[in-house]
Order: sequence, then C-alpha cells, then structure tokens
Amino acid sequence: MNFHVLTLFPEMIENGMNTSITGRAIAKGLLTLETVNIRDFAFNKHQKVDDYTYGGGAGMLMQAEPVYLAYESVAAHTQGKPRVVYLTPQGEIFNQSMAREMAQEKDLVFLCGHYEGIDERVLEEIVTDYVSIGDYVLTGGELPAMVMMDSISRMVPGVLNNEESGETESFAGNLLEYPQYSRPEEWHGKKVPEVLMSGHHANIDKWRREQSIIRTAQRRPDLLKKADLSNKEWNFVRQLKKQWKEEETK
Ligand code: 6GU
Repeated sequence: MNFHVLTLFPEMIENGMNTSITGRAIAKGLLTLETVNIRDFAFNKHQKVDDYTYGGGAGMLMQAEPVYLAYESVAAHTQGKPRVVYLTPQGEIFNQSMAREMAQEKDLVFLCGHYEGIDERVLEEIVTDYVSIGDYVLTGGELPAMVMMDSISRMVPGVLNNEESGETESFAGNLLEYPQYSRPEEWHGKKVPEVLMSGHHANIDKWRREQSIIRTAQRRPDLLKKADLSNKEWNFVRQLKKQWKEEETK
C-alpha cells in the first residue's frame, strides 16, 4: 500500500505514521508514505496558499492551483489516476468496511484541507471520495487522514503479527469484542470468570460469543441490528432485553 498525503503539515503526518505499528510497517516496506507539502506548489513570493472567498463571509479558502499541482506531482508516478480521498465533515462517515475496501488499492491519496476548506473547482477535478470520521468539527484533515491510514494499514497483509492480527476483533460481524483478562487471577477482589480457567475450549468460545452479544446489545444496539446472529441467538437477545426492562421497573 502506498499512501500519499497532500497537506500543509507534512511533519504532523510523518510523526504520527512513523510511530508504532504503522512505523514498523513502513520500515519493513509493507507501506510507503509520501507527504507532499502543498505550500511547495504556491509559486508566489510568500508561498501563500489561501485567499478570501468570493461572495464574502468568514475565513480563508485554500486556492485551487497549489492543490492541483501537488496532486499532479503524485499522479505523475502512480499507475493511472489514483483514488483521492478528501477529508471533510461533509463526507460519508468512515467505517470498517470502507477500510477493508480501500486496503485493496495500490495507491491512496489523502487531501487534507485547512482554513474554511478548498476551492470547489479543484475538488471537482481530483476528488473521488469525500470522507468524514464522525459528526464533530476538527481544525484540519490531518488527524482524519491518519485515522483512516491507521485502520486501512491493519487490513494490509503482514502489517499485524499473529498476536495483533485479526478480523476477530470489534466489528467482526458487527459484534463488539468480549471482555478479556490477564494475570493475576484475582485483582481488587475481582476473580477472572471461572469458564476462562477451565481449559474447556468449546465452553470458552460459547461464553465469549455470548459476552459479545450482551456487550453489543448494551453498548451499541445500533450495531447489533446489523449483526449476523442465529435464530437461537436472536432469541437470546430478546430474552436479555426483556430481562433488562424488568430490572428497570423494579
Ligand atoms: Cl474528515 N475533517 C474535518 N476538518 N473535521 C472533521 C472530519 C474531517 N471528520 C469529522 N470532523
């Protein structure tokens, strides 16, 4: 996977991505990271990249030309026209299936905006995907780009080792991960659930699946609706909800 990031703050991207698991994957050559400073394509005396908006109103806008030239400097060495993700609160909200799908690309270009945004005309010409990371406002697209690259990276073969790996984690099948325990066997008077000490793998698997369902029903009922459960498990969910309702009215 080759990541290319068009940004006014390349050091922010470099510092984040060269750390921890993504940093290890870059060092191994499983990922490459190219940051392009949009300011390097502002061919005016003060390397200015922003200007006032036509029609008036608040704030400055990133101008089309430096963004376009930065994009072209990347597209000149990719195979065909690359996918270009513009990070914006106006985009589709990022999720695990988008991460899985984007991990199939050879090249991904991320365009990070600042100020009040970017001139619409260059967006029309280069952007293929408008993506948001949630309904809150950030100061720029760098953190969202890093969020996306982090989750896409862990879908790239070899990036995670055996211990780290797994689609068996949160969101696999739209269920949250079950609770986990390590040593000691008792801490602050709390014991590790008996079944986990039993060595009975079928029972452990059954307990974990149940816990995943309970946890998803409690914390993310919106996710549970999309989960693929057996008829028996859906009945279990109904039982749980009935039980919780009864406890409420006690
Ligand atoms: Cl992708 N960009 C900005 N600036 N703010 C956001 C966002 C993106 N997603 C949520 N808030």
